[in-house]
Amino acid sequence: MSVFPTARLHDKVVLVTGASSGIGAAAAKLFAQAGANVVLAARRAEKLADVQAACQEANKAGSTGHGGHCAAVSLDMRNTESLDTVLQRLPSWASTVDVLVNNAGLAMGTAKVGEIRAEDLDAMLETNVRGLIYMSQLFVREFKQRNAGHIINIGSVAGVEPYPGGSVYCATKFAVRAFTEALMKELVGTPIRVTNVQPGMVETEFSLVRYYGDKDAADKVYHGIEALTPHDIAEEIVWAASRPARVNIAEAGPFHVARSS
Ligand code: NDP
Ligand code: 8X3
Repeated sequence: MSVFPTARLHDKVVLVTGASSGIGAAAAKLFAQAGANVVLAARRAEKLADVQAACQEANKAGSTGHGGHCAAVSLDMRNTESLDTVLQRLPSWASTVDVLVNNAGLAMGTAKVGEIRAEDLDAMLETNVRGLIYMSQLFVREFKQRNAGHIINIGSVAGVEPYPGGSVYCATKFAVRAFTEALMKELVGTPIRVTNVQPGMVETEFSLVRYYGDKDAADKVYHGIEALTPHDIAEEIVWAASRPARVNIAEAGPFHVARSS
């Protein structure tokens, strides 16, 4: 048997938030390659269309003969109406979601406490915490009715090791860890699985967003290190989702950058 059997994902439906970029896009492609059907959710429609095409290619390249459905849905994690209507807006083949990857998230700025912009505080709390909890609630209700399902939340090493200039972002990822662990404990004894994947530094649009579009500042973050890649984390996500039904991976990571470049 392969060490990384993905046959368990064949024809499953996986919804990935924050699928327009970085870790979410990489995870969606790997799920598609493994023979799953994927729903891509985020705000930027053009980016989602590119990832959708890449997922279709990945599914063909995987040659499993399974999956192949891929759709994009508009989702704003900060907008209650957008969250409330997401289930109704899924295509018919995705009416039963098997795996939710709660990946959408961001850091805004590196300001110290006392200097943090109110709008950055709101963006991080509403996206990383409120939105993730809201999505989890929607899908836990569904999963409880079906007695099946898997929620994979994307935490961070920042949810384990807080650092100066990251107070709010780290606090949101500590919240993700606490929420995910409590939810997992609530669901012990059921077939519903809950996982917290906690990446270290991954080269994505994350730093570009954090530094308000300043590419030089974003690039400096990755100078002198060989950052993790989105695909590295996608492998952890797909690995957790493809364990036998009796196995619940509670936490994957935290992952640290292993070497300097
Ligand atoms: P990216 O910036 O590349 O991707 C972030 C994704 O989140 C985008 O698809 C973006 O889509 C989406 N997103 C942001 N805000 C919203 C919103 N309001 N509604 C819907 N979608 C939203 O960063 P990463 O891939 O690195 O980040 C993915 C996750 O991984 C985040 O939760 C991040 O905290 C976490 N993480 C990242 C690490 C890193 O070093 N990169 C390390 C540890 C964890 P759009 O803008 O189109 O809406
Ligand atoms: C992102 C990782 O270390 O930049 O969650 O906060 S870090």
